[in-house]
Formats: sequence, structure tokens, C-alpha cells
Amino acid sequence: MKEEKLKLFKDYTLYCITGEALSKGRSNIEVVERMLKSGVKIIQYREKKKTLREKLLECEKIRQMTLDYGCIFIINDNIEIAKMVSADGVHIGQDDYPLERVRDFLGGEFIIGLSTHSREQLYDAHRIGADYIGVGPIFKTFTKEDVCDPVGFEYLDIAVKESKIPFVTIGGIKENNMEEVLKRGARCIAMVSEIVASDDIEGKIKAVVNKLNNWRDRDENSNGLC
Ligand code: TZP
Ligand code: MG
Repeated sequence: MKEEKLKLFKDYTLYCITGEALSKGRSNIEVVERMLKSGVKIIQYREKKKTLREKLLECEKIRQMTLDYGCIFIINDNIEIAKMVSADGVHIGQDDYPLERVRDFLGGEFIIGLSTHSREQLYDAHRIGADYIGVGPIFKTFTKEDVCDPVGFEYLDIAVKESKIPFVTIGGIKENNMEEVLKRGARCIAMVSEIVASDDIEGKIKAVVNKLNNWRDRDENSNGLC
């Protein structure tokens, strides 16, 4: 079951993350609904401002919505909420609870993603049993407050060559620069502001997913030829 879900993280998939502060007055629920109607297959709930109670109530709704649409639901940071609503997974950073403890708490069927910024962290993530890693920030981003400097393409190239688990590229990725990342071997791409701050969320998702689909088609065609 988990392995089936993780296939999406290895493919040319758009990984959408909420960001209500950037959503131009639209609620997380409204934005998630638009994402789901546009066919997004992985959604992460990321919310830094609300109370635990508010976050739990939103996540309960989003859990039901994502089940209705067959979308993977990942929760950032809040491992208790993830357990309470039976999310598909959590995403944690280097300064959050140690992954081994999160695994003990959530069990083997939960997807656990870990943000990484260096080769050392990539090896560590493999050793401690991450299901996927975040690789970034690739470009400068203004979305995350305590963000480190961009890791640029150097660490992306390392992840492409050396990661044995799926990786999700993140940080400043837009419709107009995503091909620079795909070109270097990235597959699954995470976006916050490019989607949630767009005036036309559905149109933006369509454009991004079209590009991802073109890359998948290109791969399939070239594999067929050799
Ligand atoms: N982690 C690393 S960069 C980032 C997170 C959550 C923010 C990415 O946001 P955007 O708007 O896609 O640059
Ligand atoms: Mg975190």
C-alpha cells in the first residue's frame, strides 16, 4: 500500500503545499478543493500560524476531501494531527522530532518525508528510514521564514545520482523555471506560492502538469527507442 503511494513520488508529479498567508484571501479548504478538482495527487498541509485545534479541524476536512479524490495527504510538522486524522504521511525538517521517534509513533505504514540540504543529510535520511526526502531550497524562496540559503543545483545533482529513495525538489520552483530542475533529473516537484498565490489556481496547475506530462512522454518515447 505504502509502496504503491510512493510510486507517485518517483514520477513526474506535482506536489502541492498549502500556504494560507499567500493565498490571496482564499482559505486552505478552498485552495485544496481547487487543487483536488484540478487532479493534484499529493497535497501537503503546511500551516504555521493557526492553533492546534484549528489545524486539526481543517485537517479532518482535508482528509475526507483527499480520500474522496484519491489524493495522498501529507501533514507538515504536526505528527499528532497526522495520527488523529489518519493522514497518509508527515513531512518533517532537520529540527523537528527525530525521524526514528516519529516512526515509532506513527508506525511503518505512514509515509515519512524529511527535508535535506546536503549529501550528509541525504545519507542520514536513508540510514534512519525516511520514505522520501525533500531536496532544496533549489532557488531563493520567500515562502519559508527560517529557510536556509538555496542549495542550488549542486545538491540536486547529488540527489539525482545518489538517492535510493524518492526525492521531492522544493524552493522557488515556478512554471517558468521548473524545466531547469527537470532537465537535471528531478521528477516530483513541490510548489507553494506558484500555485496558492496564483489568480487562476486551476489554470496554473494545468500548465505545470502539462509540462510534467510532456517530460514523462518524452522519457517513455526515448526509452522505447533504445
Ligand atoms: N521548504 C523548503 S523551501 C520551502 C519549504 C517549505 C518553501 C517553498 O515555497 P515556494 O513558494 O514554492 O518557493
Ligand atoms: Mg518542520
